[in-house]
Amino acid sequence: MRRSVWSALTGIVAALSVLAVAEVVAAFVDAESSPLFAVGSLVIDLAPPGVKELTISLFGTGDKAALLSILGIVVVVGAAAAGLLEQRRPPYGTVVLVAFSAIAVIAVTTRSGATVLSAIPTVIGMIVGVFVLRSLHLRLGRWQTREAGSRAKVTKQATARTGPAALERRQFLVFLGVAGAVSIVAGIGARAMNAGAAAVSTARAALKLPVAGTPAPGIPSGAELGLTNLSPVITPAADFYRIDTALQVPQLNPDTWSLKIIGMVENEVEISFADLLALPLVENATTLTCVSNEVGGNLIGTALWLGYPIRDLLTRAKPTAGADMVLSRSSDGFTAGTPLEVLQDTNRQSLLAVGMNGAPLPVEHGFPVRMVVPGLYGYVSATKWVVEMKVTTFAQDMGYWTPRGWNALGPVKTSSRIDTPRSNAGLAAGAVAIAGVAWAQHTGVARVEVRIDNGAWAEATLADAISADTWRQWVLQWNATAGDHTIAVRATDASGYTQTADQAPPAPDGSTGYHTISVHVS
Ligand SMILES: Nc1nc2c(c(=O)[nH]1)N[C@H]1C(S)=C(S)[C@@H](COP(=O)(O)O)O[C@H]1N2
Ligand SMILES: [Mo]
Repeated sequence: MRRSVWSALTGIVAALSVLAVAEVVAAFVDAESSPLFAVGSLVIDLAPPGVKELTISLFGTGDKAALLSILGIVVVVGAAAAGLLEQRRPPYGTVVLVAFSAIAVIAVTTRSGATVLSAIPTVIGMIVGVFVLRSLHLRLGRWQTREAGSRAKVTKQATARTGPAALERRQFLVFLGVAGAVSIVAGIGARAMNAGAAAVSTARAALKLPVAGTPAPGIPSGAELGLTNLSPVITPAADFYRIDTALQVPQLNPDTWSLKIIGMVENEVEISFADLLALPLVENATTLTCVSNEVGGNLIGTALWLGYPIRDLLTRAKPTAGADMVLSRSSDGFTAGTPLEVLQDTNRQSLLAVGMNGAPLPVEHGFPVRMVVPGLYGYVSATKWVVEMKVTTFAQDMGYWTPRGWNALGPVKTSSRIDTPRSNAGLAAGAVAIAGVAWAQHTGVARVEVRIDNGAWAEATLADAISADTWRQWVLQWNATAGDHTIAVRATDASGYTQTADQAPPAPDGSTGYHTISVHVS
């Protein structure tokens, strides 16, 4: 192989050893200070405002795998370049390796919840990485000089590769192979250990939630139409959309979790998980929606949330005059700015939730505690893994997405979706049930209408409402005739407002327009 290939490999093995040593040391120091994930989170936080919009929702689950893969490629390419540079212009390869590691150190130490100790794994990783890179180049250099020398001297000899050159070659290859293999095995092992050490799935499984003192109003049997392909009125947790900026799902131990209410309050309040469970809990069915939901999109779901009214906690804390916002913060640094009056509204079940559909919150949906606020998009209200609520003002503070171009206030827009038939479906002529969901959280859905082609709007049959905080299923029986047709839907809410036909993208405050599908009937 050519020398440049070997040089590139030295860089890659050195980078692998940085990451592996950091993982191993992290197991002893701070299981959550993995440099690769920290850099990924830094990339997410520094992403320019347009990015989330462009990729529809960068922070959906699949996009995170993509981000980590891209990051992996960047590391490999950067490491190979460092290896080449170390051969051609030493010590600049080492400089590149140190610079990359320095970025990782910044990332791990600026992570929410990081301490000075969090830098240790990456710093030790970097020192070992530099040692590996320099040692490999020393051996590679020796091998190559010997080989050049022996070739010149022994051109007539058949055994050109015997003698010192072969020895140096073997020493280089053994070092390269061992360092690479040990890094891969130890790195993967330590990563798995660190993830396991942090995991709270056992604590979650052992948890028994109290029953609600105030149970949910009950789900009327007529709320569920039970049609094929129609979204069930209560979304199973496993099917519930997930959106967040967390590259690694935060693992919070309920035994050490606490929530602080600070800022513009007369009494600062701190509450533990046990304190919270001992309070009279209420259950409320609430539909949660993401502002990134496109017209017809699936970033919406309804669940039965069990929790304690945030309003009652605020009563204890006693907000002072002039406060108009609560900035809630998650353990991983995400923040949401929610209007104080919404959280204090005696007519609205804004919950500090511990349960979802009769079970503890799934870890990816905010275990052990999250916020759920009827009527507001998730980015301004639904903080998962919540650990702090700061009573403040909109003039003084901003939630995570506000400086990234999203509206500071995020009331949910009245909207509707066709679930069945599917877009571009081929249908047989005759009776077809057109059905879907419509929502206007905290206002309530009053009417849903469907239009076939350019016909008149026909009123759909509404399923019973659970409450104004939840979506409603609807259905319209259609006698489908052969040909291509378009089907559109629009909802009117209890305030009398009918959805606008004007199409708007999700940014900055939620999409608008009628969900319209095409079907082919034969
Ligand atoms: N800690 C944290 N909480 C968060 C977010 C986040 O990025 N981090 N995203 C919010 C957004 S944008 C939405 S739409 C909801 C989604 O909640 P879900 O994932 O349980 O559906 O969570 C909100 N809470
Ligand atoms: Mo969202």
